Amino acid sequence: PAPRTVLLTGAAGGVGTLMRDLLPAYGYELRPTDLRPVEGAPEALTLDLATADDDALRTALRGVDAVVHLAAISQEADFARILAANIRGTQALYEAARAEGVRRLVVASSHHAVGFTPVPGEDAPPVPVETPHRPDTFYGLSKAFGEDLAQLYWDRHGIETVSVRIGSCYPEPASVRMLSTWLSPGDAARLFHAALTAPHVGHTVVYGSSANTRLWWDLAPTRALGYEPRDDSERYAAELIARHGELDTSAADQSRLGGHFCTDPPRWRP
Ligand code: 15L
Repeated sequence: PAPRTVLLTGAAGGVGTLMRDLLPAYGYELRPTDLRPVEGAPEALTLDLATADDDALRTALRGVDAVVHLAAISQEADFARILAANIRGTQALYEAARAEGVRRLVVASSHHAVGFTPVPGEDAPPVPVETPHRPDTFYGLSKAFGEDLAQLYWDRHGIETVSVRIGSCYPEPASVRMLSTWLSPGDAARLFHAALTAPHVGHTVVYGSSANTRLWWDLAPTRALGYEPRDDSERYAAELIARHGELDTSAADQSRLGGHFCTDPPRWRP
């Protein structure tokens, strides 16, 4: 049966806020959680996955049919923070899911797990899901870890996960690079719904983008889940390119899937 009650972690974040609006239309009853208060959702559980004790985590997961796990530091940060929030937090979530008998997670991975992969040339095939991990940051490394963690919990415990390597999920693409990586909010909801309901996913890794004309990676495995994207960033192309110029794939900060994540100096907290 299709999952009904879904724990949504990171409910106060960028994608989480969009999904709180859009997922209920698919019939889900969301249980929002975040380490910050969730605006407009006084019922949301305040929970820091990295530091919560086992009881609090198990209580959060008790009775849910599935989890959409979006909680994370979503950009580069110093390793200690990434380790706590993304790595330890995700492992703690899986452990509580295992203890409570939750059978399916849909987890926000990121294309930054493979961010150092070169942007494919014009006639080259799109980057496949099976391309080796090439994280561009500690952030991307934590997403690569998340994919391995999902595989471990499938192989050892039979807990299913769809790891979604999200491109750039915003109301509109904000740069020329995002013409390739954009995932519209509507398509994100369609994709999470497909990932929650597709039968027998084991551990499946897919890319999460709209049907962009300038797409860099292979959406076939995503479509195989039943995902039918409706958006294409191309309608924003003329304006973005007029403003910023075409992508220069000979530039170090534009030649890889991860774009500027590959070259940005670390913005670590002192
Ligand atoms: C990501 O993984 C980040 O979480 C998000 O903030 C965006 O920057 C996105 O990638 C991107 O590369 O556009």
